[in-house]
Amino acid sequence: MNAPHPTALSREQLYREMAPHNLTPLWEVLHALVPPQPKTPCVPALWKYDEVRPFLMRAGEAITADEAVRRVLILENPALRGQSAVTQSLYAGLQLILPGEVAPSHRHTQSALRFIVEGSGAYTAVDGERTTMHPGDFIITPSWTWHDHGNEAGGPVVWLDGLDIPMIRFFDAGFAENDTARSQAVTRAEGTSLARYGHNMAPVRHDAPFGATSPIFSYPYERSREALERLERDTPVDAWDGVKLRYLNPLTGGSPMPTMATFMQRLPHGFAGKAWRQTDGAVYSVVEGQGEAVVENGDKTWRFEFGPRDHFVVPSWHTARFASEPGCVLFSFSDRPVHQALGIHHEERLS
Ligand code: GTQ
Repeated sequence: MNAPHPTALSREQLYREMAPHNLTPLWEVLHALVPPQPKTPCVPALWKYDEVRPFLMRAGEAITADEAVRRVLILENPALRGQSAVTQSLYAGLQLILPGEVAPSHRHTQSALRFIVEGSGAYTAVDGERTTMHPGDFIITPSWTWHDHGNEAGGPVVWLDGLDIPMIRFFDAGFAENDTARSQAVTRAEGTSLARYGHNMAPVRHDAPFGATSPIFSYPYERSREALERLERDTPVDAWDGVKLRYLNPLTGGSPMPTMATFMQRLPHGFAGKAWRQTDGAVYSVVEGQGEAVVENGDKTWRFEFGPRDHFVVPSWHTARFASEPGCVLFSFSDRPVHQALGIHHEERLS
């Protein structure tokens, strides 16, 4: 072996001597700090509902919703174990609430979305209004609003929780508090928010009750599905996305929450989509049907066969394409609004 070059030796000495002063040379890390293209530590992953559900039901025996406050199994990115994160910026989990249970009222800075996976008849209450859950419904808990969940139906109810927890942690900007009441008082009839804001109309003197978050906090599946079906029948299908719609804050035209965008898409029968990649990593919840997601990064390939209630994550700048023989419906969410606000959103559609 050659002797180390004298310059290298003096550099090592320089680094060693500056270290106690909390100084470090940029030139040793510059390439990693400012990569030529996004290089996420996250990996693609699939959670089959058949495998997850027994653990959820066992959790239902191991702890009450009251005791747990939120009885959730976190979907952790395999490359980020221990960090409660599905991507660097997003959190995902599956929450279970059994008949007769209440998840007590609290509020926090973090925004949350619920996407109903199994069971009907549980409710979420937000700011004095309850909304009943049905599979495929997309429900919002705006930042800093009181919310509690309850199940007055006959069977277990499971939903996907999507939160911006890692983002709020990154900014060290999280506050939380518990309510004095277990269940908040109901002050408005169910459906009031949807009647006020969900028909391409808005009250004349009632703007933005939740600030930057949509005033509609429940988007029923019935309506999203009907729109997708009509578009599949009457319009050309996109070669990358099938038929894909984004959920709106009707007061702004932007995403329903400032930190998270949500989407619902239909891949028609026999769909074999083209590949794309984008900087916003996304979490998918399969609503109906079957399909395949092929995700590639460098020389690695992941192939996910998915069916109803399965979940998977496509990380930032991974190439993905979807196919479906019988046709399927996919819900997804990502941190796209933040990329857009920062002017750094990037997307490529490959042919
Ligand atoms: O339902 O309020 O999955 O506060 C994680 C944190 C759910 C909730 C989660 C939460 C909630």
